[in-house]
Parts: sequence; structure tokens; C-alpha cells
Amino acid sequence: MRFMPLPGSMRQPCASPGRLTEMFYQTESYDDQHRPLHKRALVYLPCGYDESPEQHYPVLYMMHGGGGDENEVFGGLEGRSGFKAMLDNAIASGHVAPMIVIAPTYTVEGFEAARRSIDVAVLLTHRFPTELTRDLIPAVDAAFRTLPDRRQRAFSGFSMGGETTWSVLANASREIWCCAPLSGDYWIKGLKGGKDFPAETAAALVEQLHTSGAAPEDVRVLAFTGDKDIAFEALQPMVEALADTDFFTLADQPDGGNLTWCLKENGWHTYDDCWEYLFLALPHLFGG
Ligand code: FER
Repeated sequence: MRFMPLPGSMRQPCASPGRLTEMFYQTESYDDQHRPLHKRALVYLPCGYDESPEQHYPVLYMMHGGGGDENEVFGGLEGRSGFKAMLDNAIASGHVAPMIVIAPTYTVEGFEAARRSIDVAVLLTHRFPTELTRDLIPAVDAAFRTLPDRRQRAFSGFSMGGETTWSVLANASREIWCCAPLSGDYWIKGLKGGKDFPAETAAALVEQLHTSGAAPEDVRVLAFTGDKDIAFEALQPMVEALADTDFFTLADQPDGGNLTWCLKENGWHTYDDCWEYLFLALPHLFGG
């Protein structure tokens, strides 16, 4: 997919904004201890949500990067990150139909080490698909007027959230159709696996997809990064290795295959780049 810069109009305050709220849900640690956990996620409800009680919406899940938490993606309930303004304008302009966006966290209480340790973060990102399918999706579908269908759910994330997104693709495709990893590769075979052993990483991902019963036509992957991004040297070989498998077909446009790759010239490892990537991804996240 060809990269296009985010139009300046998408960064302005929007005259018909959505609103941010929060939700809490019950989950567990999904380790040997099975510790009960009470977790929080931020929720974006599009303009019109409160006025149209009959309408149901698709849902995008968006995961933060390493060191972050559920507040990071939106910049708190005040929406300081630029993501909310982009969503508001993308919906108001008709670029994309209204959607709900959920910003959860893979970090858990009592596991603050995940903020500092990459190894712990990877452990938690790999547990997240279980939490997502067993606890978060049911809680979201119960609390909000969603379209409870896998083709009406998408998952994205930045950096370690991109890592989480690959893990969701591998393990949660029964519940999620489209996955959009932003500037993060998959560390299922070890840290920086996309760079150091791309073919093994791709093979492991495809094996997980087979194990979860997914066929090539059941998934859509939209991968993004920038050529100056620290993830570039890992994500590019990984995407090439995926394209070499029987499962994935690399295509220029999302409708042409199940794997699309978009590179931003001079793109860095920042959330601001992510809003540009997501703006391009938004029209392709749902419905297929
Ligand atoms: C990557 C490049 C950088 C990546 C993660 C990071 C998962 C950064 C992680 C961190 O320091 O939190 O390709 O993929």
C-alpha cells in the first residue's frame, strides 16, 4: 500500500467529536497462579452513539507500546495524543464509518516489571490473546452496542503493541479478522525474531494460525512502519518471509491478498506516525 501523509484537516479539533470513557472488566493472570485481575480500558464512542440507540458499531482494539498502559494510546480521557482528533475527523468526513475503539493494556497489577523488562512484556503480550477472547471481547460486547462478529473486529498496536497484534493474529483469529501491526515484529521465537530468524518466525506464526483453525481467506494483515523506524530492520524481513509462506499472499491493496505492507519514507518510531498509518488502515479494517 502506498503511504500518504495524514491531511492537516485530520489534526484539527472536530466539530462533531466522539467521546472517551472508561470500562473495567474482570480477568485473570493466565499463569500458574490464576490470580483474579480487575482491569481498565479506555473506550472511544463515536459521535452519534448516545443519540442512536438502535445503531451497532464495529470495534477496533488498539494496544500501546512498551512501558505504556491503557492511557497511552488516547493520551488519557482528555484525548491528548492526537488519535482521538484523527478518529473524530476521519468519521465526520466520511473517510470511515463510525466505530468504537478500545485501548486496553497487556500490563497487569503486581507485574510492574513489564514496564521495564522486555522479557516480561513479551510474556504478557503472548498471554493477551487469551484475556482478549475470554474476558475483554465479551465485556466490550456486553457493555457497548457492538457488532459481535469477527469481521467487525480489528486489532492494532504500536511497537510492543504490534508484537501483541501478531500474537492476536496467531491465536485469536476466531474472534478477530483484521490485524494491523504498527512498527513491531513478532517475538515468538525470541526477541527481534523478525530480524534474526524471519523464516522461523513466519513458520511459527503460520503453524499457530493452522492450530487455531484459520484458513488464508480468514485473515487480513495490514503491516506498517517507517524506513527510519527501529522496527524496520525486523518488520521488513518478517513480512517478506510471511509472503514466502503458502498461507500469505502479499498484495498492494488489502482486497488483493491477505497481507499488505506500507512503508513511510522518513517514518520514525512514534505514535504520530501511527495515526497516519491507522488513517490509511481505517477503511480496510472491517466487513470483508
Ligand atoms: C520492534 C522494534 C522495537 C519491536 C519492538 C520494539 C516488537 C521496541 C520495544 C520496546 O522497547 O518497548 O520491531 O517489535
